[in-house]
Amino acid sequence: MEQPWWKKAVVYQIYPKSFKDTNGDGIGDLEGIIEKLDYLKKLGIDVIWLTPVYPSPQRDNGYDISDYYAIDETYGTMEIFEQLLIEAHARNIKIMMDIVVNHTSTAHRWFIESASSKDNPYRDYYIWRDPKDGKEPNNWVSKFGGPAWQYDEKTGQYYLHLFDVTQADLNWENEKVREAVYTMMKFWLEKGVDGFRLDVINLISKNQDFPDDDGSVPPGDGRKFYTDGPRIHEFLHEMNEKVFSKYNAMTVGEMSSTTIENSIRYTNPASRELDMVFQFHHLKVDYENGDKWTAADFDFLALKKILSTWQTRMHKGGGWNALFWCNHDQPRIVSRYGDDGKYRVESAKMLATVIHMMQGTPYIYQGEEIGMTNAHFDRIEQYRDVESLNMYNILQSRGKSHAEIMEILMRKSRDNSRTPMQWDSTKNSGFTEGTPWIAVASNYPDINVEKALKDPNSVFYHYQKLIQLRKTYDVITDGDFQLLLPDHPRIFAYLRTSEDGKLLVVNNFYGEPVQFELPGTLDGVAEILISNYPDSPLDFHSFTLRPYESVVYFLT
Ligand code: TEU
Ligand code: CA
Repeated sequence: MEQPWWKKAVVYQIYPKSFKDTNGDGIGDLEGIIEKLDYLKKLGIDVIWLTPVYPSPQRDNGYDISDYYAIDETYGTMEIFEQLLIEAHARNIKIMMDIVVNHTSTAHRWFIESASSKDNPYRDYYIWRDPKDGKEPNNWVSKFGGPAWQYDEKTGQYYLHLFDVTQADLNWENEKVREAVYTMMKFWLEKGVDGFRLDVINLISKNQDFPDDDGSVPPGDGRKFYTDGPRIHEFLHEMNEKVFSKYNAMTVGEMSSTTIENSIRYTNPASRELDMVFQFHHLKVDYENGDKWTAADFDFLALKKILSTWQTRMHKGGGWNALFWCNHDQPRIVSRYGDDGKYRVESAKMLATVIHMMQGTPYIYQGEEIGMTNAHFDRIEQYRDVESLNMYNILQSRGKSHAEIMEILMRKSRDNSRTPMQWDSTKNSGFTEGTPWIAVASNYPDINVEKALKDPNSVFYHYQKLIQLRKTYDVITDGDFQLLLPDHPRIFAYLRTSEDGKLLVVNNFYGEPVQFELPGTLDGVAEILISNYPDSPLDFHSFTLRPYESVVYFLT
């Protein structure tokens, strides 16, 4: 059977707000994306995932949508969006829209109607419940802190919001809601978009008893009653049947706290639900007891175990992974699991290789391809994210000092990845001629696209090569996965095997030299496909890896 095209594709995520501003208002826009398409073509990506550009009060940077059928005027117009589609397609680049249908903004017309009275026809579009003993209907906690319910004086009931108080959860039990969503998705597909990234899509089906969380399973915030919820597979299958299958759309589901079993089912073609999933377990190895808001170091052995388990089990179960280190919700990977100082270039390349040689569809988040780092903000006034600002207050009320909180935010804030794209060394990194909506990271004179393009050894060309390798070597797409040296505290090594040959991928995850000894035997003629040092040894059986050294051998 012919493989779906997206199995060899690489996706590039654009956060428009921080990508490129063309009219000097300090906010990136669609014209800015059009301007940079040739740059993306040079990198070699196949698809752009555009985070939300719909009209929105921007409480959560567009994940609070107030109109699904238009473009926010800050970003442009529908005509410019259509122009972007034409220009991207002319370069053989596809466009995926970000679809947020777990919730809408409370400024959405549906919610305004819904909140207006208990017998409004839209009342049942959202999740309204009576108070319990004069308080919230249950003890679920919002992902951004505080209770997940908001009381409405006018109608005397609470509405559910798993995220910000201005992001009200839609009621997916209501068939009218589902039909309205499918109609909206078809509108964008008719316009010519090529697929969707579906925001927190595994949270849409809630346990209709809305039970209290007894805290027996951490973090005890209620998620066990709506994560991969009771009717989730039914809803996704319906969505596929009514929408995706009719347009051959590419789909990736953002799956919050999901399991492998569910992810296999979401993505195995036989279930006809989604093409691939984002899971986040490998990005929680620097949490402490499930708590993101700590300054803990990452657990390397756990990281290897999680990634290899997802590789082997999704492969065996016929599912498909989306591969990624970075997105607009995650700190920059080079600052997180690498070294953003002395070995920034080596470690950024090593991390890229680790992910790109795995099975799945890789996603690159803007700036990752030049090794952009965390923001290193040291004043609370520099932060913009609603989650960071809420957490500042919550952590303070838990007794943490200002200095401790700033240290945690410096590591964990989502704003670390939301600073403007670093294009060149002119003022504001070439992002805007006005005042950027969020400060540019101060290292932009050293780390920027212009410099990267001039340096043949830059992180950029490493990503470019990884993308080309995926197109050339079938083993990257098809091979099975075997983790080597699972208990080695410094080396991440694995073997990919298919009929076409074997890939041996050896990485030093740390800044000191370490001895690699190949376990067992491996025969064949070796060729080095990519490395982050100019002179890695051809003999892979036993050698010393230098700081963050990363080598990929192809054996036939
Ligand atoms: O994120 C879902 C989500 O739960 C997280 O990644 C979240 O940001 C993190 O757990 C907080 O610690 C998606 C979007 O990617 C994110 O930007 C939105 O804020 C969120 O949904 C709500 O739409
Ligand atoms: Ca602008």
